[in-house]
Amino acid sequence: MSRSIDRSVPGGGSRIAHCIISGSLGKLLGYHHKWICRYCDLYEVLQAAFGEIDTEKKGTIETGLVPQLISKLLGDASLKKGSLLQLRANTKAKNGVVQFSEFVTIMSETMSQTTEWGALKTEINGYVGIDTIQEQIRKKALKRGFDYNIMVVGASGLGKSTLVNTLFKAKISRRSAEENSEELPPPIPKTVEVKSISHVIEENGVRLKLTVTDTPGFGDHINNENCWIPIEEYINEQYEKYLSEEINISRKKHIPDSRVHVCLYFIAPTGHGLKPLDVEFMKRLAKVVNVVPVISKADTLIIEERQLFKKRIKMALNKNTIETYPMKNLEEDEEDTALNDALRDQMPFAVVGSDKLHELDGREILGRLTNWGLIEVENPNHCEFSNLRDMLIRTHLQDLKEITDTIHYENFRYERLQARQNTKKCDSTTK
Ligand SMILES: Nc1nc2c(ncn2[C@@H]2O[C@H](COP(=O)(O)OP(=O)(O)OP(=O)(O)O)[C@@H](O)[C@H]2O)c(=O)[nH]1
Ligand SMILES: [Mg+2]
Repeated sequence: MSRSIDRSVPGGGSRIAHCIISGSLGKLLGYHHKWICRYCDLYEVLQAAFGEIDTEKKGTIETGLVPQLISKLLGDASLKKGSLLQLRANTKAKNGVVQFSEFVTIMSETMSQTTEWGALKTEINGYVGIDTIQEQIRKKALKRGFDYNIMVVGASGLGKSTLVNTLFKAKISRRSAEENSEELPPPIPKTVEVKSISHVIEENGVRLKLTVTDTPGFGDHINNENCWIPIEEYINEQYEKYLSEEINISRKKHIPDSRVHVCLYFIAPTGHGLKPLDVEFMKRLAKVVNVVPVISKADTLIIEERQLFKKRIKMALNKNTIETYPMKNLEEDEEDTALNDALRDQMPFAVVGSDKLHELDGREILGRLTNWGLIEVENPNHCEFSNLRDMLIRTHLQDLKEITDTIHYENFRYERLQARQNTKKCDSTTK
């Protein structure tokens, strides 16, 4: 049901800048139904769009054209709900046609149930303050801080623990406790179990609770079968924890997020290609988490070897249909696609890790000192560590979190809840 407001003085009284009001604001104003203000631009936009189809000025359009018209206004995504729109139009139609007032009601109902706004925009006559939303969100988010969870996976001794320290310029991975020699810094011990360490790091007032999950390197054993199981289990346990909080009757205001947002998969710099174990591992991981493959210890490869190795890895990933991050079919617009295409071109990043600082021209530089010179970790001419860090922190952190939430966790949630429902059904039929 719709209600048109016919005010005798246009713009008089409490003129409302936006047009379609439903729910709380409608109720606040005493209108319990969705309504459209006649003096707003949106009304004119709808009229113009309607008029484009109603060329003979009959005041009606065929019911079958309604979904198409709505998708023109709200964007193509709304067409996916074409049958719903059609149903809505059919209930309002008389003799197979829809009048303009009915079309307005259909639009109003559609807009109240969609998050796709297309190009719809109503001009406002003065400053309202919508542009402060961004600042409000920023303040709230700053107070709460951000969670970010990274996992490193790969064969033994590939520099996983070292790279974690390099990424955050901090001693995030544990160092051996027993060694305390003054001259030699204690080495990073061999990782023997899946272990998460959380740190709060702060930069310019922005706090990040970073959790790094270090995993034991595999490949040391003669039989490496099923070595992915503890890692898969860890990832699923985090989803399970989140789900049980989410479906709790009295749930927390902010659910602690320990879900793995990105998994760095370390490839040994052999130059040959992916090993069968790498293929099997990544195949499984890519189904449950964002996987970013990296070529470790890239200082052991010359430039030509590096390029050829990358090519081989990409071919193997393609051949085995392993979809690593960023996934092509999840991009939202052309800007995303262009940015990610450039990334995909450079990936897998060939990285060098070190948490040791060296002095060079009066500056302190992270690097690996060899007999023939210093390999600078953050120098793009030496390795692609900075590209990896830019992606993980400066450009794609939020996207990695969103994909974890909307794709990987959602899949897990769907399967779990579906399985629970099926067991309930089975139980009730056997009773
Ligand atoms: N040449 C070279 N050596 C590296 C690099 N990164 C780490 N290393 C060295 O490789 C050795 C193993 O490093 P870790 O970081 O402990 O490797 P890991 O993958 O965590 O090892 P596990 O915990 O046993 O699986 C150390 O001696 C590091 O100094 C690198 O980029 N290049
Ligand atoms: Mg380690």
